[in-house]
Parts: sequence; structure tokens; C-alpha cells
Amino acid sequence: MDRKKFLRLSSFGLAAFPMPLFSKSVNKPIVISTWDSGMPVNAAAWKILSANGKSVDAVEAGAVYIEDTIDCCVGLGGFPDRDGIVTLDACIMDEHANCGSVAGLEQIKHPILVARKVMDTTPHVILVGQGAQQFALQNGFKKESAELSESAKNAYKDWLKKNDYKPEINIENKKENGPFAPHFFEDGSPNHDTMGLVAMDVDGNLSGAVTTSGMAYKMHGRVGDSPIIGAGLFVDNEVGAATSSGLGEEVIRICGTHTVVEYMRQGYSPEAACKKACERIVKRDPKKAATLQVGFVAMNKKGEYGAYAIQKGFVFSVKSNTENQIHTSKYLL
Ligand code: SD4
Repeated sequence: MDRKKFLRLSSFGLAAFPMPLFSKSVNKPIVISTWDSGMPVNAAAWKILSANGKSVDAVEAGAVYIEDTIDCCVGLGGFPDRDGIVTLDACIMDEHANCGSVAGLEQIKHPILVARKVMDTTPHVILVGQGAQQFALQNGFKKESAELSESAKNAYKDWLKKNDYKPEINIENKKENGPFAPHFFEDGSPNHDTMGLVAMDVDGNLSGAVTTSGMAYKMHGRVGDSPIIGAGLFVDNEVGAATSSGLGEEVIRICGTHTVVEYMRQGYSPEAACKKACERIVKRDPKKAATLQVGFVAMNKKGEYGAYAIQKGFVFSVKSNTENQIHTSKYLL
């Protein structure tokens, strides 16, 4: 048989009898999230996943939980930008590639719920700033006080003393506090803890959500990777899902989570796919990469998961039927 004919026949064969992408049993339901703060976030998501709920509702519940509880990095308790204003970014994406996002949202407690509303009720994907706030208010969200939380107020006062605009991020390895320590500026104040989570429900459908106050002391109006679909979060229900934490500009430059998912599509494991994405960032500018942190976490359709970071110190949390724990990510540098 000539080669062309063989290829035609074999591709017909594949189309007629599609092979399942993965043949072994699937680890589901499962939720994974960035950082050790992901443990209670996973628990909130698990309530929905374990009751056979949808992954999109589970990731939303996880994000709502952290927006209510953490200071410094997510929600209205987060650290402000350099003008002293807290601006929030969030996004959500489901198994149908429906997605919604808000960026630079002020004085609204639950940006993730506004992002969900954008997804569910508008023909758009991203709303920003004033427009996002207007949309939230029109949809019954309450305008909260613009006052900073106590810890944010103190940290901002200290920062103003130096007023040093140096958007460094996530250099956990500069401070020796053990693997699960919070993540600090060199002066000891926490700098980040963006919450990104991805989940697979009992039906095998994937979704993800991200919520953050973004990089502390950023320029007013600066948007990071977190609310950008394909940067801070990407879900492809045929392949897998990924989310990121770290210096958003570097993630955006390589469309980080989309890149991770595309590597999984090529057959890389979640961990290897995250590693390849980190390598791209480092390759572009190795000197700069040595001064910053980016971490990716990913899950494939089999419920396998993995992570990789540029630097030491990135951790992630996993909850499934068989485990409930924090894992330490491998790193490049
Ligand atoms: C940003 N990626 O705004 C976010 C910050 C972050 O953990 O992840 N912090 O660039």
C-alpha cells in the first residue's frame, strides 16, 4: 500500500473509532490551587464537587471564600496600588470556554462574582475599572468603603516612606522561612498570594477561577495576568486547565496558561508543561528572570496535576478523594 493511501486510511480509522485521550481511570473530582492558602479554598470548592456539583460553581465558591478571608493579596483587604487604592482583578472560565473577567475593580467585595455575572449575562469577556464597578452596582453588588484594611494601611505607610517604585514580586527564596512560609518583600511585608484554582467535577468537566488585588504598590490602572484569559487562567475541556501566580507581566508575555495547556495537548504531563512555560520566560531574559517569580499549576483530563516555578518557594494545594495536602513545586533557578 502506498504511504498516502495508508495515511488516508489510518486517519479515517482514527476518526471513525476515536481513541479516548486517556485510557486509565480518571482522578475526579479534584481541585488544585495556588499557595498554601489554597487549602481552605479547596475545602470550599470541595463542598460543591463532593456533592456532584459543577466545577464552575466549585471554583467560584473557592474564590469567594478567599475574597472574604485573606488580608494582603486578595479582595478588599488587599494591599493598595501606589496611589493607596485597592484595585481587584478576577476571572472565571468554564468547560465551554465561557469566560468572564473584571480588572481594576474598586470597592466591590467579590470581584469573582462580578466576573461570573460578566460571563453569564453579557456578550463580553472583560470589564474594567469604572465600567466594571458600574456593571456591578447595576447588578445589585454593594459599594464598600474605600478605606484600607489595618494591615494594608500600615504596610502602605511604610512603603510610602521609601516610595520606591520597584515592582518586585514573589521572591520567597530571599527570606528563609521554610517552604510554607508566606511570601514577603525584603522588609518582611507580604507581597502576593493571588488565588488561582482549577477543578474537575464528577462529570469530568474542567473550570478555573482567579482572584487577586494584584501586585502591591503597582501603578494605578496596571493590570496583571490574573484577569487575562490565556495568561492567568486557561481551560480547554478537551485537554486540561492551568493557572498562574507571580509577576503578571512575564506571564502575559508568553500567554502563560494557554502555553501550559498547549504543551499538555502535545502530550506533556502537567508538571512538564508548567516547566516548559517557565523555561520560556527564563529564556527570554535570564537576567531578569533571576529577579522574579512565576509559578504555574495545571491539571489534565485524567486528573493528573503538577506545578513548576522559576524560583524556590512556590507551593500549591490539592484536594481529591485520596488526598488533601500542600505540595512544594519544583523550580528552575
Ligand atoms: C499580578 N500575578 O498582579 C499577579 C500577582 C500574583 O501572587 O500572582 N501574586 O501580577
